[in-house]
Amino acid sequence: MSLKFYSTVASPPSLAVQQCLTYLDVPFELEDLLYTSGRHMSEEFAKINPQKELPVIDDNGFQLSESNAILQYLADKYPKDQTLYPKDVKERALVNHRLCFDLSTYYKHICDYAVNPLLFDYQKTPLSLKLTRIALSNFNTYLERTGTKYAATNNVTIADFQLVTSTMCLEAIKFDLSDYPLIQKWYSTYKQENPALWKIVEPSVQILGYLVNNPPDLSKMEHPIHPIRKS
Ligand SMILES: N[C@@H](CCC(=O)N[C@@H](CS)C(=O)NCC(=O)O)C(=O)O
Repeated sequence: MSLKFYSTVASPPSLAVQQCLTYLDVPFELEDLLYTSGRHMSEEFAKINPQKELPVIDDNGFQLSESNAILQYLADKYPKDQTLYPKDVKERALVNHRLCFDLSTYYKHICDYAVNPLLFDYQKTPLSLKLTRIALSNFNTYLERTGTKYAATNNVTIADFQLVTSTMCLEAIKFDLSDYPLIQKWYSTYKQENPALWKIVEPSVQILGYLVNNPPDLSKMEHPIHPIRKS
């Protein structure tokens, strides 16, 4: 039985996992839960993930959510090389640091600033912009400190999968990254050197970009957390 991958369109953490599965050549069966259908909020899906979030994998009965945990599991369970999730303690620590940074700070602030206002009744605020800029500045500094081609080492690691999909959200809303030259360089290097992986992410630039002027009609959705825009 192949691995089951529960995902949804243009979801950055889902795209990170899909890149990882592709990189590792792990066959998977995609279960695409259309976000607007609200299926991920059903009690049936809560049996798979009580947090009612995507992505989730089911690897022969082993169910796992939280995209960072999934990336770490896949890289350990289906290793393809020594570089994607290095065994060297310090290199691995840097990869883990970038994953934590993405979850707690980089994607968090980008999501609040760039993604949530596309979907829900939130405004972009001066504070969410400030926090996004601080996160960008931090990431630019990390790239400067390591002097590496990729986010943690000179090779693609699982951390790049997350940081690329987070940065993609800013590209979708045409955010100017010129104040962060090392991020610009890293992001364009990733696209150029990993076309098969970038191909997974690229359509979401258009999908999220389309939502800037065409907000989705979620008026029938009863969301437990987010305020729904009245259509
Ligand atoms: N920390 C989680 C975040 C997952 C997450 O927030 N996924 C979104 C889609 S991008 C979701 O399913 N949200 C549920 C909702 O909005 O109802 C991870 O990295 O997997």
